[in-house]
Amino acid sequence: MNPVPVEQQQSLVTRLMNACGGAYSPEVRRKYFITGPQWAAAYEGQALFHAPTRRPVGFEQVIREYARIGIGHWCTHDTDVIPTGMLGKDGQDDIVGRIGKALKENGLVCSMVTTETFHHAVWAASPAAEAPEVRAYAAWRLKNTVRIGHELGAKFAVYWPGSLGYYVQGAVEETETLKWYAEGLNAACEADIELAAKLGRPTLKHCMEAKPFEPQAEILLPTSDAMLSFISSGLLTHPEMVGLNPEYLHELMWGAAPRAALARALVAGKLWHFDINDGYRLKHDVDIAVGLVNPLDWLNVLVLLRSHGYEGPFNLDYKPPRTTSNFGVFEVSFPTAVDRFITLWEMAGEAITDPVIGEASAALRAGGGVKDARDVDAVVAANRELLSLHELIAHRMVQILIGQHRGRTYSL
Ligand code: 3MF
Ligand code: MG
Ligand code: MG
Repeated sequence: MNPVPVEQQQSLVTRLMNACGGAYSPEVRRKYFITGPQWAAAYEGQALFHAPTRRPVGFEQVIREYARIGIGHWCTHDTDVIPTGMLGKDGQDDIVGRIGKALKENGLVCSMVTTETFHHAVWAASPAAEAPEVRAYAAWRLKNTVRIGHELGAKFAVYWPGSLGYYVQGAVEETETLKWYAEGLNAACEADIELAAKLGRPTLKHCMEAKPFEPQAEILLPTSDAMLSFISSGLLTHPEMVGLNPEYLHELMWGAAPRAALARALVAGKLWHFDINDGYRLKHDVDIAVGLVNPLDWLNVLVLLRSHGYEGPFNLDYKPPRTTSNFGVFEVSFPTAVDRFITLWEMAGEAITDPVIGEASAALRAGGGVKDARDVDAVVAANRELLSLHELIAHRMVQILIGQHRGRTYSL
């Protein structure tokens, strides 16, 4: 092939995207509760060892592009859109007004707001640092975000504690720090109750998000399970207002089965919001788009959520790769992530109604029919052949994933 001049590269990308096929229309995409973060689309490719590879994009462009793709909901950190120094000042109202206008013009809804408690130097010793003024500032920031949320009509507030942890042990007393962190959340919930009553709106759903590694060496609330125990620890004044925003990769990173972590949140009644992405076990937070690494695991996750009637947001919290251009972010990265999610979600529906899986699951639950459960040999013997169905069901899930259940085979 001859070299492709740069001015022909975008049309090549578009042509090959069309050749891929399998795209859903924006109308279909909008039927799903898929949310697009400001920070994901505006990510410029920078990281610890990386310089940016893309140009900045503002919220007006992100909202416009999400609308074009068919991503119906938008979410943001406070400082994604408002410079730190402007928070709480007149400039904030002006920006929030412009965001509201852009959302309305493009038919988008603000689903969630979140406070950045990890980037700015003020969080160096965490949002629950020893110095009372840092904690007072943190509480003020969380309350300000709640206000922005109500102004934009959001239903959710998310809390990733970021730097709540340390590099070296000894200086930080963990129980005290957790108590202080709870005080910040309590302030946010109390401000929310007051504001919601004043505005005649429901209170927000406050969702905690855990990450096991980064940006500290040791993290005080590293997993969704740790957060469940924190929510019911007695430190929160309104535990009923606080639930979880698990992130698929954050659970996978520490070695969990994300589906099992989600199941624990479900049985606790706390699975309210879900960050969707992909990546690898025991690695850093690579934030790859949903389904590009573990599509079979993702299919299984969605079977669990569909069969339990999960109706919360699916938040595209990933990072378009550094190799993807500004053009590619909206031409390739977001539409393909959304379409893989929809396909996996619909496949999960197929798995739930699949007659083979249905009969196999029912047979496993029926058991072998032993009357005397004290007779261990009889119990083992009665189930021996049934248990092969575990592997059969796993095979069937792969068949559904690759379309083999519809008769796709290869002849040699
Ligand atoms: C970090 C994250 C965060 C959170 C966000 C919402 C930048 O790994 O996942 O995204 O999702 O701060 O609170
Ligand atoms: Mg996240
Ligand atoms: Mg993440």
